[in-house]
Formats: sequence, structure tokens, C-alpha cells
Amino acid sequence: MTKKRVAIIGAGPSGLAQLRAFQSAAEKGAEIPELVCFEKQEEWGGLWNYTWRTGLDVNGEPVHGSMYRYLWSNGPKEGLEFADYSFEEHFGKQIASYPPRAVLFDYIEGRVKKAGVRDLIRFNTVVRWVSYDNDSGMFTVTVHDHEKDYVYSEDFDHVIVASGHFSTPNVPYYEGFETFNGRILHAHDFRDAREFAGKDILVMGSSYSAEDIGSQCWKYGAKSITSCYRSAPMGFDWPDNWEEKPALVKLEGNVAHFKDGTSKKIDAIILCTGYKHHFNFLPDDLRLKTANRLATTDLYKGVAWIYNPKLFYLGMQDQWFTFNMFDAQAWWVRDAIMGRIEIPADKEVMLADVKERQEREEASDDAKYAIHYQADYIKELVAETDYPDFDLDGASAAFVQWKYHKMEDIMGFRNNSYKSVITGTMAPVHHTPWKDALDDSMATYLKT
Ligand code: FAD
Ligand code: NA7
Repeated sequence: MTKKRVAIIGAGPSGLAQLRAFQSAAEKGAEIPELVCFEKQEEWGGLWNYTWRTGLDVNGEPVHGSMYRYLWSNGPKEGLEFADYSFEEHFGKQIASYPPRAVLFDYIEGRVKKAGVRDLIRFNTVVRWVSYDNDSGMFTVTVHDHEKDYVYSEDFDHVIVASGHFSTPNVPYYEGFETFNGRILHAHDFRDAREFAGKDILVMGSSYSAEDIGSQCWKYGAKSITSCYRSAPMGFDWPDNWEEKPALVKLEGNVAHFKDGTSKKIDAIILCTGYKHHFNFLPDDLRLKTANRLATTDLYKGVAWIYNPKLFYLGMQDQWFTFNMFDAQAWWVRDAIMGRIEIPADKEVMLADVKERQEREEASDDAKYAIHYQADYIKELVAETDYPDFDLDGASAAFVQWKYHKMEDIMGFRNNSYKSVITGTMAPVHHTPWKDALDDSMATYLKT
């Protein structure tokens, strides 16, 4: 019998989890399918592979990266630790709880280097189109190899979409944007907070990007931060030069007018208005269309495309948990492909699964509820595979504590530490408070 062929689109944390999942089965003696991972960037790590570029990349493709300099993990690392590769294994010691981007990149890379899966990735290769043929039961994946500059197609039994969903910006329009005499940028194009030192900035949105980009600008010397919300304020105890206002109504010249009738002169606007699930390489019958939520539309068990469950998606949920959730999904998808897990033949059963998840998600808008909801989802997947079982209640407790720490001190929550649920050790307190730690290099972070 010929081996099944599996295409993985993207070598970010999700795609790499998939490669590691298959490699771990092979390590235990299983016969695994032939794997091809297509990655449009020249390096792995997805968003964690920092790029200074914005707009188009060196090959003329839209820049994938939305990460910026000086980014430190926005949640405790104890909530995302791989169950099969601890921080202590990687760094040879326990490290503090909110590592900067470079440290997390190193950690992600460490596991896949150890697994030896790099040769399975075709870098600088962007997926242009995927189609499915009912007669042959195969997918045709068409890609552009930018190194050799040619387009080619190959057939696969399965396709796994791991291309991320925090890359294509959602960019609203407000009256007066076209005559504003300053920079208007989306969070996707934000790179270095020092650009805004000494400036009065307006941050639009009230979620993670607004909170963190505003905080970066504050830390690196912005004169003032004004943030505005559409639905609800973030409600933290902000520093004196940070003001939270209701929705923007319009701009007149460089003056922003808000819904409560107040106004403020500003120098630059950063749109922290979220991202779109965007798959320009998929036809309508294979393409996921979902809001950014915990229970995505049309994915059985959050991963299998209901209308053709030979197609899978990883990491498409809104994320409290990240790396360990991608792992749980990748292990589950691996087992579905290898015939160890059966996917229901009846579409109605799969639709009912999604409906039940969405109703349960909608039962509460409390953050603690949402954290436990996603933890339960991971538990459910882990229980069906050989992914190492780990203490998800402990990881949820770290997230709940994190929420409290943020309410206590939004510019100081990263000075806290938590206990690893993988190794049971307590993280050390970092040597420098976050607000004073201007150098985010790995060498400085790891100094004891
Ligand atoms: P991505 O990391 O987006 O990787 C997708 C990969 O697919 C990329 O390498 C991309 O080049 C490739 N790709 C896309 N399209 C194609 C194509 N057509 N052909 C070939 N390859 C393609 N999570 C945390 O846990 N902690 C944090 O502190 C945190 N901070 C964040 C900060 C920002 C600014 C953002 C945007 C996200 C943050 N996240 C954080 C969440 C983040 O989504 C995950 O950590 C993680 O990167 C998601 O992994 P992924 O592999 O699903 O997607
Ligand atoms: P999110 O979490 O999707 O949040 C988007 C925010 O943008 C949210 O507050 C929205 O308000 C707001 N929004 C969206 N459209 C508009 C318009 N038209 N006008 C005003 N405000 C708007 O995205 P983030 O970028 O913060 O976070 C994504 C990931 O990046 C996250 O995982 C982090 O780890 C980093 P709403 O509340 O819907 O009214």
C-alpha cells in the first residue's frame, strides 16, 4: 500500500506541533504518512519569527508577522508550556514567567530541533491554491517556490491548515482618517514603540493588542496614551498619562472626537482592532469562515472541516491557551489521519458537536469561565491521544491568578511568577521589573 501524503500549511507553533506529533508516533515505532510542510517565510516559528518588514515581504507576499520589538509574553508561560518539552529541559533551569519573544522563539525551536523535523519543511514556499477532487478523493495543492521561482502542484490525501489567524488586519474607517496629518497604522504593522516617544497617541480597541501596544508605548516614553473602546473599557488602573475613552466618532484635523463629547489632539493612531480569518488559498467549499471565538464554526472537535473531514485546521480558536492547545489538536489530528480516532460519518453528528460547543461557550461571558472552558476542550482532546497528560486545572489557576495580577497592577503584572504544571517547580522572580527592563534580549532575560 502506498503511504498517505499529508500537506501542512504553515510552520508556526501549530504546524510545528503537527510535525512533532507525527514524529513522536514514528519514534514509538508507528508507520507515519509522508509529510510536506509548506512555509512561506524563510524561517520557522510563525509569528514568533520577528520581522522588521511591514507591507510586502522580500518575495512580494503580504508580511505575515504581527509581532513587535520588546514583546514579552502577555500571559504566564506556565499556561502554554509543552507537556513533552519543559522550559527546564530547554534552558537547563527554571526561568521567569513572562519571557520576551526571543526567549519563546528559542523554546519553540528547541523542541523541533530535537525532533529533527526541519527537512520536512519547504521554506520560501507559499501555498497559492488548494482544490479537492471528488473522484480521486485527493487534494491538489499548488504552491509558489520563491527560491527557484516556479509554481508547481502536488496531490495529498489530507491537508492541515496551520496558517494562523492573527496576520490579516481588520482595518475600520472613521471620518477624517484621510485628512489626518499623522501616522495611522494597524497593530499588524506596529514594530518599535520608540517611534512614538514624546508623542500623544490614540490606541483604538480594548483587547490584548490595545492593552499591550499602549503599554509598550508608555514604557518607551510616549507623552500620553488615549485608548478608546467600542463595547467596553479595559478598566485597568492606568498610569496618569493614560486615559480611556468611549468610541471615536470622527477626526477633525489632528483632533479626535469621542462619543462622550470630549476631544483630544493626537499625533498618531494605532488601530488595535483585531484580525480576520483569511485564507486566500482556499475555495469556498473548503474555507473556514468564523468569528474569533472559542468554539469555531464548522470544525468538528475544533479541528476537522465538517464538509470534508480530510481537511483539518489547527489553532483557529481565540486563544487563552496556545502552544499546549495546538499540541492537543495536532496529536488528535494525527490520530484521526492514522485511523486511530474515528470521525463520525454523519455530518449531522458533527454539526451537533459544534452547536453544543457554541452554546456552552455562550452560556457565560466571564473570563474565568472561558479559561476553564478552553482547558476542558484541551483535556477532552488529550484524553483521546497519547499526548502526555498534564494538570490543566493548575494551568487554568495560573491564568486566573494572572487576571487578578493585571487588575492589581497593569504595568507590574509581569513581575509575578507561577508554578510549572509540567515540572512542579516555581518560576523565579525576574531580576528587573518589567517597566524598567528596556533590553529584551535573551541573554539579559536569562541572567540570574
Ligand atoms: P502563526 O504563528 O501565525 O504561524 C502561521 C504560519 O503559517 C506562519 O509561519 C506563516 O508564514 C505561514 N503561512 C501563512 N500563510 C501561508 C501560506 N499561504 N503558505 C505557506 N505558509 C503560510 N500567544 C501566546 O501564547 N503568548 C503571547 O504572548 C502571544 N502574543 C501574541 C502577540 C501578537 C502580536 C500576536 C499577533 C499573537 C500573539 N500570540 C501569543 C498568539 C499567537 O497566535 C500564537 O502564539 C501562535 O503564534 C499561533 O501559532 P500558529 O502556528 O497557529 O500561527
Ligand atoms: P481582538 O482580541 O480580536 O480584539 C479586537 C479589538 O478591536 C476589540 O476590542 C474590538 O472591540 C475592537 N474593534 C474591532 N473592530 C472595531 C471597530 N470597527 N472600531 C473600534 N474597535 C473595534 O484582537 P487583538 O489584536 O487585541 O488580539 C489578538 C491577538 O493578538 C491576541 O491573541 C493577543 O495574544 C495578540 P469589541 O470589543 O469587539 O467591541
